[in-house]
Amino acid sequence: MTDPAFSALQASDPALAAILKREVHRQNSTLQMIASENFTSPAVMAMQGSPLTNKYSEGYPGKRYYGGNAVVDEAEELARERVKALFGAEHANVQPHSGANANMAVYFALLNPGDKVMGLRLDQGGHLTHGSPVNFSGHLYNFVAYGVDPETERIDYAAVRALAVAEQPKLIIAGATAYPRSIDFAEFRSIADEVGALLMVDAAHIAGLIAGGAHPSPVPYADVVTFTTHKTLRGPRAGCILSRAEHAAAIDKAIFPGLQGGPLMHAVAAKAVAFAEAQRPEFREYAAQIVRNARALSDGLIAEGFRIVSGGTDNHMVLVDLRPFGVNGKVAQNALDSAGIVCNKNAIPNDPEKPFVTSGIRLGTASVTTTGMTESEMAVIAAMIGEVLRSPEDEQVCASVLLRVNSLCANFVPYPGLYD
Ligand code: DSN
Repeated sequence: MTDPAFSALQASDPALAAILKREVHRQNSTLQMIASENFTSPAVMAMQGSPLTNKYSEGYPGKRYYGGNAVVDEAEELARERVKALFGAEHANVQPHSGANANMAVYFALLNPGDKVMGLRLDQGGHLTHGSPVNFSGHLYNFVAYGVDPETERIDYAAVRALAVAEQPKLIIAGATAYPRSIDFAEFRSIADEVGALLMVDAAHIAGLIAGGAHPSPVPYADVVTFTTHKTLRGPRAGCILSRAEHAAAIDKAIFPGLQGGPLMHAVAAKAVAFAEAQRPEFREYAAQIVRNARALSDGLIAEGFRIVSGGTDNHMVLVDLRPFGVNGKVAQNALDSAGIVCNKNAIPNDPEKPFVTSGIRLGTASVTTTGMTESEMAVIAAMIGEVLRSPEDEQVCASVLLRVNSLCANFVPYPGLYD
């Protein structure tokens, strides 16, 4: 049966309805391997696309600036209570529109402009909001970057400690967007304590793994934990902040009225739906399978002759050094795209190429695991990636792989029948 909301869209705006349909077909029929993406559930999408979008709710539950908020107050309360229970946190702010906003609010709450902060270098796996000179964070604060060890390509905690002792930062950030190994949060806490710094963990990529018990939790160690809800956590596109009780008032004030206006109540309520899904026992199995799939993908790619940054993975992500294949990240991303394997070019540590070219690709297993794929499919995918990247300019090879990708995906459809 056709969704009445989609029928209304088709009647009112056929051009956009056609785009929506084509995008769902793309997601259903090709491999989504961007490490920061996932397929959120129909329940989350029902809430995200609901009339809660109509409500203005500046403030917090029980303390709003406008009337008519009694009902949505219940949604925000549920979101806060569920996420606190999920991660064992003392305080939660569920209003950040995004991960970047969550990080910005933490800086506004805990720092003054010009304060010194330590974060992982962007070109070694960090994030724009961890002090990149082209981002507000690099403009407003005095960031000092740590990197990964050139040999092991893992965080060298002794080097981080030495840098912290020398630089005496006010805040240390742990967390990454392109780091395939577990992060030792206890070690970061010990470094922060030694220099009297606050510790913030940006857990955007690994939030779902933490919720599902497949990665150690930063919550017992960090003053503040930020994350996005749409990556491994499989919720709506949005952000969230957890903190110790002592920082609660400053963080809430930084989000509103400091940084954002009205919260997106449809997204806040959709976060509540996702947090409940992540509390279920099957989510633990899902998180564990994401990691097993990433290991299987890494093993398969090593067998194909690729070099894997740090030699493997502990999480949902594989960072591939393409240089043994004589192909750069930009060419690889385009070739794989035309073969239906969607991923992103990514800098590898000490990459000789420019950021828009790179020597690597980053692959993630959260989306394919949501569709039900397991280790045997990862081996097939690794072999197809090898086939494409041995002949990235050969359109026939890409077309042949695309057909096989389409038939593989036909057995693992994230949104069967949606908008048919
Ligand atoms: N764009 C996200 C990622 O791909 O990791 C980070 O913000």
